[in-house]
Amino acid sequence: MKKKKLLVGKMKRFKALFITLVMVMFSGQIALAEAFELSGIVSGDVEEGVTITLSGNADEATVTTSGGAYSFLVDNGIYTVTPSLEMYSFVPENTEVTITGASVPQVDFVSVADEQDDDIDDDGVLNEDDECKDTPAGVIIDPSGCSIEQLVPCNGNRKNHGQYVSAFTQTVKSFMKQKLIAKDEIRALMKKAASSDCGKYVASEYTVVCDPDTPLCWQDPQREAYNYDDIGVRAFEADQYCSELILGGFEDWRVPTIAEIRSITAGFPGTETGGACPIVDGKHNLWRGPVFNELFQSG
Ligand SMILES: [Ca+2]
Ligand SMILES: [Ca+2]
Repeated sequence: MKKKKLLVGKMKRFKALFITLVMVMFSGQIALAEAFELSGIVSGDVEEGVTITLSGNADEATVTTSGGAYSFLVDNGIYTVTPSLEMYSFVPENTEVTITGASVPQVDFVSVADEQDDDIDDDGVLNEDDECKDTPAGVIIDPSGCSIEQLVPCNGNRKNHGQYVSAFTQTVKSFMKQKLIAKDEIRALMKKAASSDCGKYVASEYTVVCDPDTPLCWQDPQREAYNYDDIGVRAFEADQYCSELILGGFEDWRVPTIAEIRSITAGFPGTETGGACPIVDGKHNLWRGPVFNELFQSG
């Protein structure tokens, strides 16, 4: 019995020693992972609510308190501290901090409110009321802060030049009614609009194919897909399209004759000269039906 008690007593002492060893090892690990405080204050036009972003050895973010204070617990390493808040700038913009075994306080910043521009295009109409915020200098505007050119842009996806001139005219009239422009200015404005290329087909999606057998060039591809169920483009529409088309450096586009169109379809029995299609120049009203109706030619 005595021997057994002695053994238990030894085991208890061994256990206590083991726990002590583990505690020493554990406390050693805690010492290695000790964190330091990186802190500062934001003063100036705004103090509270500034986002402080930490990058570098760790990525974190916090927000300043009512006195502008902020802090991070960090390990040794190199960090960049950056304050940010919409409509404010900060001096300095950011600060690099190196932590080497000690806390670093007073990483401070001064906030400066950005100047507000209430009328960014300087046309006299405040941003909140201005429907065209990039009006160029010196042009006449309406109460919505828009010029005629802004209301009827040249590249405004009009169907044709006529539509552009029509929309331009309506807007000019509206400006005149509001006494924004004088009557004698209208003539010059309309002349400029009418002689412009606005609304014309400056067709970037088309290329030009030139026929080696004739001195003629053709638009490629057709303006719209040919469709037997559709009446297609009517004669006056085709003529208007051609008169407004600017493509491949040519402006003299016109609707081709039947003979001309056959020259480019050579090799197709249905449409080549002497082929199945009986239509010839001058004998049929070509534009009543959907025949050859969408090829346009410059010669
Ligand atoms: Ca404005
Ligand atoms: Ca404007």
